Amino acid sequence: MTLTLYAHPFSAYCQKVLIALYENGTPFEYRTLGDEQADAELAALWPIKRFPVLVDAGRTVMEATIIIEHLGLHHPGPVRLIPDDPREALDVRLMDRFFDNYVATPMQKIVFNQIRPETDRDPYGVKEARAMLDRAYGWFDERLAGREWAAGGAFSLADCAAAPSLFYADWAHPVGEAFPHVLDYRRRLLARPSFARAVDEARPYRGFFPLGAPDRD
Ligand SMILES: N[C@@H](CCC(=O)N[C@@H](CS)C(=O)NCC(=O)O)C(=O)O
Repeated sequence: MTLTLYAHPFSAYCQKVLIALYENGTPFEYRTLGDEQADAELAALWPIKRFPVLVDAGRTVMEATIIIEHLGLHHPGPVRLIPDDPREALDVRLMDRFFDNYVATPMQKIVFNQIRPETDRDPYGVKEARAMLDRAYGWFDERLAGREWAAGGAFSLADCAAAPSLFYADWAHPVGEAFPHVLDYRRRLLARPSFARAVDEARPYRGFFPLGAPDRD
């Protein structure tokens, strides 16, 4: 086995990569973070200390999107997460950026604010993050009409990004009935076996959710 993934099951960006691995049944060694030795290895590989990080035959690959691109190039499977057609691939990459920048980032802002000491909290930043999520839900709801997956007909990198970011964003700032296409899409993602597996593996850690996990997926 050449692939080692440094990850934690409860992390949204790790789930993004796990979905890609599970979609193609790609074998890998799971180095679960939170363990002192695994954390030290991660810090040595990537001083930025963000995860996931993949090591492929001695080569370190950082950033969830780049890891998924790397898997598609070096370990392709039956499910092509980035279309061969470069124009279609552009739309997939746009939606991937959309979920990282405008869903996952404001979601993390709200969640991480809660972990800070009360005196260091940033209510204005949280207000801005909630407003961004409302704008993102609204734009995506319109774009989704008539689409099964985020970038159109086929499950892709964009859906790997969407699944965990929307999952936790809905916990931090509920999507609500005003955005029915987004709610339906979130349900479709939860029914996808690769994401259902990632969600199941993360269940034991729900107590970690700083805002308090709701009693639902
Ligand atoms: N841009 C990175 C973001 C990764 C990221 O934010 N990971 C979170 C876990 S979901 C993390 O490393 N958190 C640790 C920290 O913030 O110290 C990517 O796309 O992989």
